[in-house]
Amino acid sequence: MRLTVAQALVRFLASQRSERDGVEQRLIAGCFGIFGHGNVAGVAQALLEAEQTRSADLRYYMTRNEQAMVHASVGFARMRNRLQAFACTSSIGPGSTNMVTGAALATINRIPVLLLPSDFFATRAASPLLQELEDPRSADVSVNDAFKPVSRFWDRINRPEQLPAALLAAMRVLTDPAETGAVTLALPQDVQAEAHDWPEELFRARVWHVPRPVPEPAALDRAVEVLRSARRPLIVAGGGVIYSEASAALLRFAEATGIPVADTQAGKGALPWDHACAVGGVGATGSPAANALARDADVVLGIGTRYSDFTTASRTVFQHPEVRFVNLNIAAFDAGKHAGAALVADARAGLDALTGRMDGYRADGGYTARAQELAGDWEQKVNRAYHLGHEPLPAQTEIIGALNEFLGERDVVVQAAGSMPGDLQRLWRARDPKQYHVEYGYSCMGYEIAGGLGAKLADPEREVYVLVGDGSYLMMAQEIVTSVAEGIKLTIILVQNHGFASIGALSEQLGSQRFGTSYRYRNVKTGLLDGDILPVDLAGNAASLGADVLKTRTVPEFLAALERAAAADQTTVVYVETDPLAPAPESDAWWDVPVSEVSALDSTQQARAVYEAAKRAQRPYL
Ligand SMILES: Cc1ncc(C[n+]2csc(CCOP(=O)(O)OP(=O)(O)O)c2C)c(N)n1
Ligand SMILES: [Mg+2]
Repeated sequence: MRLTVAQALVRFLASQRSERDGVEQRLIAGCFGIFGHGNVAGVAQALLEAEQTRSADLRYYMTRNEQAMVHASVGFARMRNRLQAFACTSSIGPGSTNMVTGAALATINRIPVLLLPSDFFATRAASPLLQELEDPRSADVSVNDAFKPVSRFWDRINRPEQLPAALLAAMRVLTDPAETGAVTLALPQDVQAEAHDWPEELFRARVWHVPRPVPEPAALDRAVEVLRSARRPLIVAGGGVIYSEASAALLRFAEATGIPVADTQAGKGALPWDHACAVGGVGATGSPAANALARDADVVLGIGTRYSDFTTASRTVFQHPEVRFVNLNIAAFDAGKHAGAALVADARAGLDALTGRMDGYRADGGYTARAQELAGDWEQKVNRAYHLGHEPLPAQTEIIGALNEFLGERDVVVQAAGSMPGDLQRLWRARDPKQYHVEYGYSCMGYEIAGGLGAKLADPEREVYVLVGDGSYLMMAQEIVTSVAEGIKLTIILVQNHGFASIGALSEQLGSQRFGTSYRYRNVKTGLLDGDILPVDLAGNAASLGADVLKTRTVPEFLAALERAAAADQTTVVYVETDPLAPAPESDAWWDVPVSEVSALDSTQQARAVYEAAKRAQRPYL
């Protein structure tokens, strides 16, 4: 079949399928993009021709920023439990490098996305091109080499003959739950337009089986031995539980053994918040209840977790002198962390295998009673934080509480950066495994609206509520336009506190006096950015992008606005002002952010002393 490289690519992507548990779906659900000279006559032409001749079915969605389209792809694939992904086409140069941050986010969160950055001519016929890097040391380097460290598979298609093998490798990595992340195929702009004779079988429907590997018997024996010896065990449920749809298996295991279950940012909702075994978030943004249990745990069963510094409170949250880890993970890399007994397997298959082997084991009754008591005490504190009555502006915890109580079981909340991930992991009461969508692998300001767009596209039946701080909004709000153009309804809650509540509080705690963390005029007297509040109208900005906007200043106004937004068909921004200095419950856990060892500032010296004391609790877990 004689087609261009781009036409062959589109035809191939449209016919790929994925399958798990006997359920099949298309693998590449669509293509986000922004066209420039690098792809307008190549990939764009192929997408147009596919649409007009109906030769391939791959819907194109125009976005407004290339980083944002990768975020949207991640939001989509995360909602679909990594069984489906999006392709992203960009022009060469800045269009491509704009996607590098998105690639890092996808890879770190282990979420599949296919990136198709355009590249300079393979023939180099017209070099140097507009936007070409021109590395004096090497003629085959381009800006797309910047994708290499943030991609799980990378190739540049310099000859049409290279395409089939590259495509097969790309699909394998996208559908391998242990290896998945960003996959980058750089497409030189001349090669995109070049014709070639392709074998017909390249375009036949191909099914990629997403495996559920079972644990190796000897590894299972070792894991069971450690678990059975546990007197104060704790489960840390990570994102892998949710991607594997292992909630029911986790529930059976927890109920059979009585082991308390803490969750990570990616794992929240693995168990419903009010289950008798659930003890809330663990780690630096976790709840004091889970952290108290973590402190004394002698065996930690981590399931589908990367053990980030937030989850382990920078290796201080587990303080038992002989704490041992059992790590059930699909990726051997993660299963081996903290010198744990590695159980390399799919979360669901691994949990089922463990449940079958834990017959007769029950966590100590006094211990489980203490876990329930701690969790119960914490829920009282959450209730108070939800209904603080803070004045004149509400506290952020009240906005989160009002939203939590308003949301239906299947509604989704999306967030990524600022002070909200911490408040959310502590306070959010998740009732469904897909309800809590906080991107905290990369915690990338700007993910919120774009990621929410992808999440809504993935599951249009669910209402999607995006929580976005004013700082993140200013970085990346433009996908509101895409949501309006495509009729992809979002409710966006824009939390205005005039700067970085999160980094402001961190700065103060670390002796840096909130330097440069609020949005203020430069003060001509002090020379610092501590003048008056800026006359920025973010509500007006959102309205100018085509959203309906509801401005609120109190909790009752906020709730009334949520009612209206829920009833609306179009994207609505609920703008709410909050007090960045309002109190919020703490996690009782530490985060390692080094403070200057020498300083002329008292504030820094004091913070350094506190830092050194806290650092002593840090452990290697060997
Ligand atoms: C792209 C990016 N740049 C910088 C940071 C570091 N950072 C984390 S939170 C934050 C401030 C967020 O401000 P805002 O969205 O207003 O949330 P708030 O802290 O006020 O809740 C910054 C700068 C980041 N996470 N992502
Ligand atoms: Mg802010």
